[in-house]
Amino acid sequence: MPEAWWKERVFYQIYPRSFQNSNGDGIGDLRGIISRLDYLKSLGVGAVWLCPVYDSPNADMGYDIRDYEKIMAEFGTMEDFDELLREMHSRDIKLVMDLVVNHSSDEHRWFVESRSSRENPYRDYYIWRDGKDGREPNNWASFFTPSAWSYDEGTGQWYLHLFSEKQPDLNWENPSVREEVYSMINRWFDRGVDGFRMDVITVIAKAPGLPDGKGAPGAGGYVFSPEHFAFQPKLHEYLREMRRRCFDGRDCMCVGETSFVNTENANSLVGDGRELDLLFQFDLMDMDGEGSKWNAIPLDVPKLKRIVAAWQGAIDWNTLFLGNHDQPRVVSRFGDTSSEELWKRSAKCLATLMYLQRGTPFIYQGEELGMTNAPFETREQLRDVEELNLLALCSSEAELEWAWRGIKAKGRDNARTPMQWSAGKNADFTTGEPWIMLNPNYTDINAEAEEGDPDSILNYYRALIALRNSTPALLRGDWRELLPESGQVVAYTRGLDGEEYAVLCNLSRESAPLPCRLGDFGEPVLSNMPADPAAEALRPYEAQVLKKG
Ligand code: TEU
Repeated sequence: MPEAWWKERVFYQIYPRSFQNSNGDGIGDLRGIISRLDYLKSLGVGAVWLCPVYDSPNADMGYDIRDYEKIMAEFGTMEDFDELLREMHSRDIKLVMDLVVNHSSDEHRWFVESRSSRENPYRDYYIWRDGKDGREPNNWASFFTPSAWSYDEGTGQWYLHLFSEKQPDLNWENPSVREEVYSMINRWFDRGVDGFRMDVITVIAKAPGLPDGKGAPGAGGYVFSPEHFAFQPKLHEYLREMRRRCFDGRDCMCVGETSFVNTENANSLVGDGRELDLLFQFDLMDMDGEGSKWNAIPLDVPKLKRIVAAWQGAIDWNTLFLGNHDQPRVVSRFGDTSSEELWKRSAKCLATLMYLQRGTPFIYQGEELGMTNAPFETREQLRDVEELNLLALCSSEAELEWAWRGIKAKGRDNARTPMQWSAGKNADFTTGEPWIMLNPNYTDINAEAEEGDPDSILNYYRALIALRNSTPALLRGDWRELLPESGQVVAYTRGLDGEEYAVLCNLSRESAPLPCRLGDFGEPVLSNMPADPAAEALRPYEAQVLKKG
């Protein structure tokens, strides 16, 4: 019995600014995506998560929306969007839009009105407060700036922004705000989109009274205080209302970027289908940062295994991802790029251990090519507000060195360099000047070269996706951990109606012992290197999928 389409299909995340440019202006656009839909179809993906394409001043690359119902000029027109949707649907590819409704751009007409006077009808669309003794209303830090408040001289009050000062938080306590959001969502649904990825949806409700945080002060003495703006009581009220007003009765899906979710509170969001269908948790994405994402530490395989097992046990259906537009390139982060052989093998190993788990896979553009972190060296090469603000806060050489180490390892621009389509000019991304530098390794790592290589990462992703799409046990089966005691091998079985598959992945650069011969796990159906049934160990980064006889 087929499950909901968003369980059966593999998703592909497109960061439109860097996917494919069609008009030579160096910025990816909708017509560029249209020209690459057959490539997506050839991968075997059945749905796309499209990062924001709405009108925006791009203070945060589209996550600062100026008009929710207008296409960003650099990306094209609404007619281009309608054609993209038609072309996707004609290939049986669903389209899920990225929606940012925790905040808007400060250039959105609502905020322009809101800041114009304290009496303006839009004033309470945002969160305005009087200062305290000339200071901010509370001590909250933001994700991107020391304080989460900015002072508006015009009306003599402060406004809240959990992200940059150009991303004022919407006031979800105001029913007019909720009505505006719901009617906008419904108009996009009526246009034919198939669902939404909800940006930082777990922070839309704030604690009554906006109390000071009690944690350790950070830059400027401000305190990052998610205990007062994440998973607040009214969050579930708003999500249930959104479900009733927008999603009920439609064959659609809603996946939340659920910052601060954990295995204890996850089912409060996805357990009864009355709020979100899927959630993105970040335990894996946060595991290699000691105290802060910028303090990169090496991969801890036992910790990764504990996280995988915890989430497979915590909720019935997970999202499965190795990266996104906010994360560094996974093969640089958790794989091994010290040689071509290990680069290839480790990229395939990571994909195998992730995408055959129980849940919906979300592949991030370029991951299927094994794209790596880029060699950023200067501030001028960077584009991301989070990185640039980090550098701006540094007041010593030592701090700058620390920040650059963090940016090179974990900066978001690593995932935002242009797709590498060929070894040709600008990797065939654009005929113009790219908006951000290409990774110079595009001459070696590119789709065209990998199309022709049967052993390429690209062709392995195709085989992996095809295996998942055609195997009920891998689509809908249960998940059980294997070899929990191994410190190197991520292993599990998937079983359904008597069929069972074993997935064994040695996520280390050393040989990993097995408790029995490889052949005892079954017949190999997918491998990143030739299987030896008599082997009693997995070679470095060896991945094997075996069907039990
Ligand atoms: O990200 C939310 C978020 O918390 C990110 O800031 C992430 O934690 C951080 O970048 C990791 O270092 C969403 C979007 O995915 C991100 O691109 C936006 O910048 C952010 O919200 C604000 O809209």
